[in-house]
Amino acid sequence: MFTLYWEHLAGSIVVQAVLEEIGAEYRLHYVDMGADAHRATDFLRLNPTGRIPALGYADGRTIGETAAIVMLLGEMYPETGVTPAPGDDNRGEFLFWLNVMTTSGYMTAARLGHPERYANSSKAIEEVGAKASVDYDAFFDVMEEAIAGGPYFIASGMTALDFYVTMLTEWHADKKSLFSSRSKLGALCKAVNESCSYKAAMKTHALPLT
Ligand SMILES: N[C@@H](CCC(=O)N[C@@H](CS)C(=O)NCC(=O)O)C(=O)O
Repeated sequence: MFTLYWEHLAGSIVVQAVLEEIGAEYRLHYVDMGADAHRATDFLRLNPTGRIPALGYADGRTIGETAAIVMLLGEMYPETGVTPAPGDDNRGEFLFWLNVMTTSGYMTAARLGHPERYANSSKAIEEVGAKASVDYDAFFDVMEEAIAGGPYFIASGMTALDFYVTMLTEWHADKKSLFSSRSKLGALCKAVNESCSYKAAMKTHALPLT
């Protein structure tokens, strides 16, 4: 039994969708970031970076970082193909894009969502937000080029990359314009949104804060 330490949106959605996809047993533990629960001593003992998501194992260990969690889960349940296993032809491509998404993709979305964390004056905050918005669209241009289509990121089938890139689109204020010029991204996100695993994760994220 795993414990998913989660908060709304971001990597928590991806990890929950992967847990669903592999059919693992897990329980949800909400970390109320609004109340600074991620900075509390008991959470920092589990994940010293104070970042969400984190995944607790049955033996009491906890790991953080979405990319690390996803890779480990994929290796524990190789038959599901949610992460291409060592020796799989697609593994290099998968690792490359997982790292792109969880580093530059995530940070661009974070700058867009919270420009006040990257500047002080209101003018500078506005500029950071405006630049992030341009960078965010440019990031999806790169995604559009990289998606194999059919409709998933990697031609062989659905992987955690599909959950991650779909999650990154959740912050976009104008999905119609996002997808109108990026048809492969649109088809991928549609397929992911129709998957039972992503739907289950999004259901959790729609729950009212408790
Ligand atoms: N690279 C990490 C980033 C996780 C992350 O930064 N999560 C945010 C919430 S979406 C967080 O925990 N922020 C802590 C803070 O702002 O102090 C991952 O992919 O898991």
